[in-house]
Amino acid sequence: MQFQDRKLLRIFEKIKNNENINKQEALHILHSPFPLEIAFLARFIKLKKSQKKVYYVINKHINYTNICISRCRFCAYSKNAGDEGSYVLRIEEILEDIASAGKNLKEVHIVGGLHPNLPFSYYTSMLENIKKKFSYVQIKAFTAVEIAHFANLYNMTFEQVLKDLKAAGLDSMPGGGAEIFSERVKKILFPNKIGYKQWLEIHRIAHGMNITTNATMLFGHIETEQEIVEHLFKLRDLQAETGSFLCFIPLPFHPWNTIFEGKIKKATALRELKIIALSRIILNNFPHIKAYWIMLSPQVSQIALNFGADDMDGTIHKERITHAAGATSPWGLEEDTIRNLIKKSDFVPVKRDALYNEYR
Ligand code: V47
Ligand code: SF4
Repeated sequence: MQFQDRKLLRIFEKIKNNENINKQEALHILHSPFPLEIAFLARFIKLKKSQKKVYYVINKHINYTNICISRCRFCAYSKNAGDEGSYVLRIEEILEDIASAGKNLKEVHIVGGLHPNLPFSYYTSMLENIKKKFSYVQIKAFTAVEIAHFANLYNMTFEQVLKDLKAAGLDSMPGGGAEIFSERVKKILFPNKIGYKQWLEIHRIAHGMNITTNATMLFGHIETEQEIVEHLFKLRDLQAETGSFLCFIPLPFHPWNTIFEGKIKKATALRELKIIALSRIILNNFPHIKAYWIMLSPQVSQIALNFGADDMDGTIHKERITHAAGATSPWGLEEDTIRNLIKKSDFVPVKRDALYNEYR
């Protein structure tokens, strides 16, 4: 690669020597007008880590309730109890839904709103029943925000909550609820939710209990470039301490049906690809970067594979949170469609489970 951006060439030297880039260099990447050179850097790291493999999973999303006491201003999915359209799934409904996915299912991704008064036994018996009936399925469930909510509501420590959920069948935790690690943005967009210190603390505790987790970042709203870089550096620091993050997922904000509709435009594809690449470059200690096709679209996710992503999430059927906020992507994808998206980008599709064990 002939670099036109000399600073990117210097960053490439660091990458080849396995050195971390600093915050100034990270900001330079965001400002550089040479996206293909940035893609080259991210792709270099991706190829070193996972060669030409791109992972996907046969999975299912379960959103057990949309009733939430947090009511984040960017969320089009949540409702107050009693609102039209508010719901809580019965455990039998959840089990029927999982049964309908068939025996190829490898992962269930379970998250929901912060419900004010469901008993803790609702969550533990949900996990126990899933494990009992579907021993072939791994459970990736409950964000740090839900763990903090349970601790608060049932007067338990974070450790107790995680211990009971693990005993009931929790295999790993998703990366949601991180939003952007900024007290400034929290005050404006999600004042009722835990801040980044608690989010990081809960993931640190989970890692100490051998529960692997993911991490996310919501971008494309009112955050600054500096805040994006801070977010990624805080994650890199925690990973350097624990090593138990599996995957990072950048999430572009969808403004539709929120108070920001008409005021904020969704990030452009180029911006999304730059954030994917920046994540791959900064988070050189994360094994995987996910191109979440529900939010990026299948088309942009496919290009993201050349901007450092090595994971396409999965079949999903049926996603609710982003579709409430106007996502135009399909509700789910067939396995063959995902494999073809990967193959047509000249990568090799690899089926995985929630813990990245590989399957033929
Ligand atoms: O935490 C909410 C975000 C997250 C909007 O760990 C929105 O494998 C965009 O975390 N526009 C949930 N985003 C999704 C999530 C996730 C998804 C896929 C895989 C994994 C994983 C995690 O969605 C929330 C919040 O940050 N969100 N509203 C919106 N209007
Ligand atoms: Fe509740 Fe999560 Fe929506 Fe915030 S993003 S209002 S915590 S469901």
